[in-house]
Amino acid sequence: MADCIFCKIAAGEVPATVVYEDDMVIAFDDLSPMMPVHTLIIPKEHHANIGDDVPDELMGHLFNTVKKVAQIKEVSESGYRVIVNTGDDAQQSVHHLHVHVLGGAPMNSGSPAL
Ligand code: DGP
Repeated sequence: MADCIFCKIAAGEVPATVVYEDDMVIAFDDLSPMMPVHTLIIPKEHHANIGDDVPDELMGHLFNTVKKVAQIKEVSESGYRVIVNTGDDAQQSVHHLHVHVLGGAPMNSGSPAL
């Protein structure tokens, strides 16, 4: 998608702080972090959201990458929150499937749910 900011990050056309990358996914720190750890994981292939027709292998790989990112960001033991905003009511602002991984401090009911 020519006008998709996350496609441009995946292609290396827009800079990002990359946390993890392989042939199917890339993880990078959120531009506007809501927590000390706030990393996004995206498939390199463009899919608008989790309701899109995402191949099982890619969807599985995307979510298996969460624990790798948690290890790299050193929140595996302390805990973390995983959020996937989908569509307008969830206020999804970037229409390229992405998984938020949030952590690095205790969360409660008042913590950002994004
Ligand atoms: P969502 O509301 O779930 O669509 O969250 C999109 C997130 O993407 C939001 O937390 C900010 C982040 N974001 C938007 N543009 C960029 C960008 O160019 N670079 C990075 N690193 N993050 C971005």
